[in-house]
Amino acid sequence: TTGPALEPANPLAKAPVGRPPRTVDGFAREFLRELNFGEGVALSRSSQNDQYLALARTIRHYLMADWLETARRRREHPTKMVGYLSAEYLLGRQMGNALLATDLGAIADQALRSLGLDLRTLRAQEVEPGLGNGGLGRLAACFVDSLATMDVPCIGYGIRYEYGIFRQTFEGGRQVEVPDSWLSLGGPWEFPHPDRAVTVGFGGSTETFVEETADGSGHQITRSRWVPAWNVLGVPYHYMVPGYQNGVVNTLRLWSARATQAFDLQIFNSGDYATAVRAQTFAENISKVLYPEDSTPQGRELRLQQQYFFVACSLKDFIDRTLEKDFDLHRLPERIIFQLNDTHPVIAIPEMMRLLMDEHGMEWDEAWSVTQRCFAYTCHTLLPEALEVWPVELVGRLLPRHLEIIYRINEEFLETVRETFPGDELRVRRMSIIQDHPERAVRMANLATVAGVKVNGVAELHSQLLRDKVLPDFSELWPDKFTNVTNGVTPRRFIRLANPTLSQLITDTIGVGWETKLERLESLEPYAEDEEFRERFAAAKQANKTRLRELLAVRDGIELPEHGMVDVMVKRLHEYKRQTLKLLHIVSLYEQIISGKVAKDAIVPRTFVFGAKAAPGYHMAKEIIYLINSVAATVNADERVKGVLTVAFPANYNVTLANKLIPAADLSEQISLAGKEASGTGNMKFALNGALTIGTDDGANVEIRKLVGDDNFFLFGMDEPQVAALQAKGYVPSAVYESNPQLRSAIDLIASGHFTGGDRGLAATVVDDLLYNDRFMTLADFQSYIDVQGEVDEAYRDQERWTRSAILNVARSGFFSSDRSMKDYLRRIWMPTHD
Ligand code: Z16
Repeated sequence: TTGPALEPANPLAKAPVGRPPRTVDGFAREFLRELNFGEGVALSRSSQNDQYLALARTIRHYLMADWLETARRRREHPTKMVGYLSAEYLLGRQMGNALLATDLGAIADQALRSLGLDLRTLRAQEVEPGLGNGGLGRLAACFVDSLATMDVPCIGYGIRYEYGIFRQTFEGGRQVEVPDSWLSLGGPWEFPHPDRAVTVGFGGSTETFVEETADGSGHQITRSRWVPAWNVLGVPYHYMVPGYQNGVVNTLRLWSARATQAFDLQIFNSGDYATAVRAQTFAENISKVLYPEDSTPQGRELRLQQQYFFVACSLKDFIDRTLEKDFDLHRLPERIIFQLNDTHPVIAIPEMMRLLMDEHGMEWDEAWSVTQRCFAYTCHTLLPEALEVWPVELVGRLLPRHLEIIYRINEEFLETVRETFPGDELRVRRMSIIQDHPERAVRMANLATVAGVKVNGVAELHSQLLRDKVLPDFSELWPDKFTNVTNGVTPRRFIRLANPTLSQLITDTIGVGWETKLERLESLEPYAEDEEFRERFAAAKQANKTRLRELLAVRDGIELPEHGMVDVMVKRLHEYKRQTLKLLHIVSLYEQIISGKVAKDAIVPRTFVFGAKAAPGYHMAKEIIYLINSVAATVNADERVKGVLTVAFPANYNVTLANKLIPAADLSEQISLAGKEASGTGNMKFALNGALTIGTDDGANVEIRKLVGDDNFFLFGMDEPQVAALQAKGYVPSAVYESNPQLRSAIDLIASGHFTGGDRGLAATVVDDLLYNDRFMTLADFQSYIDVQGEVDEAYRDQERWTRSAILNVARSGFFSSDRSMKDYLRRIWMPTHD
């Protein structure tokens, strides 16, 4: 039950208590109250962590009335909501964003100062919630930020991993993973609600029974029901998702797994205490740790458990708790659209069918009609190995009822295919939700495509390739189901918070309010010709470089030179992203200088910055990390290139580091093989912060280039049709190596052991792969990349020209606000009949 049991006499009971005062004194008082009564310590005895926790709770107070009010408003005027289903949310630090959303930065700063404390120091205490791997998780975080800012009703559903993405350290240049115990010093941004836990079943079997139909006709139907073998509790943890200074606070609901009462009873009854306790740990393992694979999921049983766990909790939560009592579930699509963030939550589709039929008495056709209108699917990849398939054996063992439902969905679907394409059994096999080879397995992307209202890709090119290459049979059958929504990033976090100096310059120039209307950046365009503006713009960039130098000196003990181009490649380590191409460029420059082929002063001084985590089981990626570190150590120690080439690879690239790194960049490296990067979102953040891009014709690079113009973008490499043609003709990387002396010198230097302490073996894995496999055609694009890097140097020598281009990148990238992405989702997918 909710609410007071008796009729309250006190009028205060009618509404949430008021807001704390927005004054320096009021804030200081609120902070001390939290420190004393919340943390239970006096200011004089408090640790920095006590102070951080008290400060977080203080800021929370200022959002609380808005949160309760937003929830009340949504309850009283229920409209269609977005249920964003995502296994990952890469939120980044919360404090800065909460201060920005409430506009309390200046007040908090002064209040703390008055107490002898420093806001920046306390902010640095926060361990970011790294509940995601990379692009997909960060995108989810940007989307919920935009929806709150646009006052769109949304619940973000996900998993409260106890350990997020691992912390990366380097030992002898090799990646070593350390568990990310982000909660160990307290989680001041979350609100646990153990009393609102829901129960989720696993395993067991199904049984059939006969029942009379509800229409009183006396007809009998056979139904099935699931008898799970074991249950797990899902405890919701709520996080505030504040809109930007608009009084709206949405909710992120993350589920944490607990053992049920039944487990506790077993402890008493079994006598085998240790086994029973182990069973409890077993249940709680479900939300223990984020799987650290980006783009190439490992088909582990626990991962399927995680997926089912969080979607089952979420659907139940929405139907039983969020919808008003006795809402007619036939009208469910009027009230919710669940957006499936990749295939990870796709098991929600049979779960919805099961709920509607087995728990709410609907018959198949009704349930299917409702389900088909409640889901939409976003695909984020083009790599075949990234499309999840779950072995039939595993699904049947863990979720037997769901497997039955999937089979029936497939049967009816394949009947449609056979009607539309009679006699085309090859097509039937390609489109089947169940694959036969190499093992019988459920193709989650096919299931999502069959069930969803819409299927979208994440950039124009990606959506086109999705239609033409990944799901061509489906787009032939249902052309209107396919659409595109190009990704975006939140300008609140990635411009305002990350780049205060540029933000101030923008506000001084075009006025306030651009943070929520990012297309207004276009009015900066004429200022590209304004010398004074260019000077301030360049000064802002320089200040951000200085800030980065200072940070890396303290954080990583890395010494960066004061001047020169800052050339940045930050993203997960993956062969298709081609960090090795960047490495070949660096090695080639180095080789040309030390061999005397090129004079040291003939090239523009550059600092190359890498940031990349490798999935712990991805051997090649880890070898590449080792090689980057080896090259960095050798190059940085070589007097012959001092001041000209510097390589920095700070460990543990994350959202917090991104916020300092991206604003300092001159050049953004987006060099994936064309047709492999679905979108990229880092590319957008760099352009918005005034970096120029060197990039292939891939993902959202295509749209960036179209908007900023060819003069302000460095394009190189094959396009996707050329890649396909080379693939078809037969690609021989060693032939490229043989025929290109510059490439040969670079690779030979690596292979000689020059960077690996004379040990040729230590570089062999990477070198051999480049020469004899090179799946992502690094060598084929080498010469083009080197040539265009030459043009980059030339452009950078003319600083006025460079700054003009950088300004135009900012002015023309407003399209990449995630607010725009959300408008596109609303119009194309969530509320298509709205206007
Ligand atoms: C992921 O981060 C992405 C795709 C995927 O299948 C799985 C994960 Cl964990 C990335 C894409 O690689 C990237 O191109 C895209 O920008 C991002 O998702 C957001 O759409």
